[in-house]
Formats: sequence, structure tokens, C-alpha cells
Amino acid sequence: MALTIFLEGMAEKVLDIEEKVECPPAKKAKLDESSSENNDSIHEKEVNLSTFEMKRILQNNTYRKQICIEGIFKGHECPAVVVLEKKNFPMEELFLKRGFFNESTILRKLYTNDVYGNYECFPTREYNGLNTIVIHPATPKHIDKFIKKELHIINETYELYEKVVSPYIKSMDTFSLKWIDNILEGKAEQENIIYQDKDKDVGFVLLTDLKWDKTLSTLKLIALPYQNITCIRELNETHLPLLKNIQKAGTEAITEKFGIPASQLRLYLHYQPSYYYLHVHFSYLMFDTPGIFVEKAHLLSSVISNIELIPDYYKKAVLSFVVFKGDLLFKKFQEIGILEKDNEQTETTEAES
Ligand code: G7M
Repeated sequence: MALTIFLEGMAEKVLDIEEKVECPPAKKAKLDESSSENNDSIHEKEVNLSTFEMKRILQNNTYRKQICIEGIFKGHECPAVVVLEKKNFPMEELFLKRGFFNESTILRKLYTNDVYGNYECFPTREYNGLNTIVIHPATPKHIDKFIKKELHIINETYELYEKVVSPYIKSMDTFSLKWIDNILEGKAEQENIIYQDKDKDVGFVLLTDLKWDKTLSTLKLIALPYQNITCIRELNETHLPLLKNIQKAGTEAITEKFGIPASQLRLYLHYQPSYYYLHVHFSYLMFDTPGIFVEKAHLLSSVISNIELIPDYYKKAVLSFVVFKGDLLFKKFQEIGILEKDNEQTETTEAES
């Protein structure tokens, strides 16, 4: 599954990049003349990774077991990005036998202690493959997309929400929420709806998430209320009937349709979300879907309980979340001194004043 997500992300990354390649001037002129006929592309011949001269590691993701490297292929002037990712294990006994529990498998002992033995295993060649993506010629935008961005945590009080995040949300283009209007108005994705309750106060639409690959083991749905609520910060006791309805009716609908019991579902909200129209995520508990980390996910059961205990809980609580260095929200927190300005910016500001 990690692979599916990786490839999806990769496709998004590759697809939304439409920039000219940053090559040396002579090569650039050649490319500009005929961008479709790219003479420098290494994909036309067999790619030999031993000719890849590494320039820098853009990202080494130990969670995904993935490395992204920028470099140059010998004899080619334009930069390239190579992404290597370890594969998932097969589920079928036959393939596990062929690849790992095989006479050709090598097991090297590292050390033992009591009942524990630590070994290094070398599976058979066919099962030792890596998913590999080579982007060439790579644009600066491609390269930038693969650079791991620095993360910073914000411990947001309600005052900070009002001062920074709320104006930031209001300044956003509402066009980004058009897909939600379309679903609620019956103009799109009606075939993806699992459950619908049209009550304007407690009603919602439960439908498949865009990212779900339709495999039960990675089940991923979202509930969109008819009530327009910006985000978790706006929730109070008046929303309890809605939240409880989503929790109960949404879960029951999933159990009925997919046979997954309530005890195996994870119901949560994001803060900060990508879309500022309150929605609840439903995912299969045994699927470690991205976005379930403590700095982003809020269990629906906890949200309900918090409001039951303190009706204006979300106007009082400190909510923590991460921002990516360079993103707009990051800059907004920099502007008011919550996040440090980097040296370059400090120098410019000082020189200007
Ligand atoms: O991070 P946030 O909590 O805002 O998550 C938004 C969710 O909405 C993600 O899981 C997306 O995959 C999902 N999503 C985004 N879009 C644009 C669509 C869409 O057009 N249709 C559906 N069904 N889900 C979407």
C-alpha cells in the first residue's frame, strides 16, 4: 500500500510540473527549439545507474524506505532525479516461499542473545527489486518537490488562531472548496456516496475518498456535513448532534456496506486540514494511512468528549500542528515572531529598515 500512495504522490508530483528544464545554455536552446523532441533524454536508451553522478540527497525517508537523489548521468548535461524505494512484501505464501524462504536465500548471522537472533537476509534476486523512478531531464521544480522541507511545530492558542490562522483561511480562494459544493449539491461523485442524510443541521454525505484505491484493507472515506463549519476551532456544543450523527450513522453504514465493525474504524479530523470545510475521515484501523500523526489527527470520539466536558473547549485549548518551512502559514507565523526569521530574511529586513 505504501507503494500505491508513493506512486500516487509521485504521479501528482510529476504531473503538476510544467516547467522548462534548467540545462546549460547551449543545451537549453536546443530543448527550447523542440521541447517534445528531447535529444538529451536518457530514457531512449537503457539507463545505467552506474553512470549516475550524485550531486545531493534530496530526501532520505526512513519511514517509506525511500531515497531521492539529484545528480547527472555521465554524458548528459541536464540534471536528473533518481528515486529508489524498497518494495512491500507479497501476501501470497507462494511468493514468500520463492523470494524469502528459498534455498537461494542467504541468511547472515549478526548476533544472538537469549532467544533472539539478529540476522541479515538476502532474498532471491527477483524479490530483491526496488521501485525506481528516474526523472530526466529534471526541472528545478521537480528537484524542489523532492527536497525534504523543514518542519516546525506551532502551539496555537485561540488568540493565535484569530490573529493568524483565521485571516489566513479567509484569504484563501474559495474555489478550492468547489469539489465539496459539487458533492453536496449532487453535481459530482454521486456514485461514490455510501450514505447520505440530507438534514441541514445534522445531515452529511459519506463517500469514498479520492485517495482510496478501493481495496478493503486500505478503506478511506470522508464525511461532509451540510452545515458549513470552517474547522475544528469553530466547533462547540451546538455541533454535538451533528458530530454524533456522523459517528453513529457513518459507522453503521460502513459496517453494513463493507462488513468492517466500528471497533476497526478510525474516525478523525485534521488540524490543519488541506480544505477548510469541516470533514471527518473514516479509515480502516489496520491501515497506517498518512495524516494520522498526533500533530495532525484528532479522533472524533475525543473531539465529542472534549466538547461535552467543556462546551467551548476549542476556543480554549492549545492545538498543536506542524508547518512546513517556506509555506504561507509558516511565513505568517514568522511575520509575528512566533517562528524565527531565517538569516537571509533578517538581513533583508534590517537593511530595509
Ligand atoms: O487534509 P484534509 O483533512 O483536508 O483531507 C482532505 C481529504 O479530501 C483528503 O483525504 C483528499 O483525498 C480528499 N479529497 C480531496 N479532493 C479534492 C477530493 C475530491 O474531489 N473528492 C473526494 N471524494 N475526496 C477528495
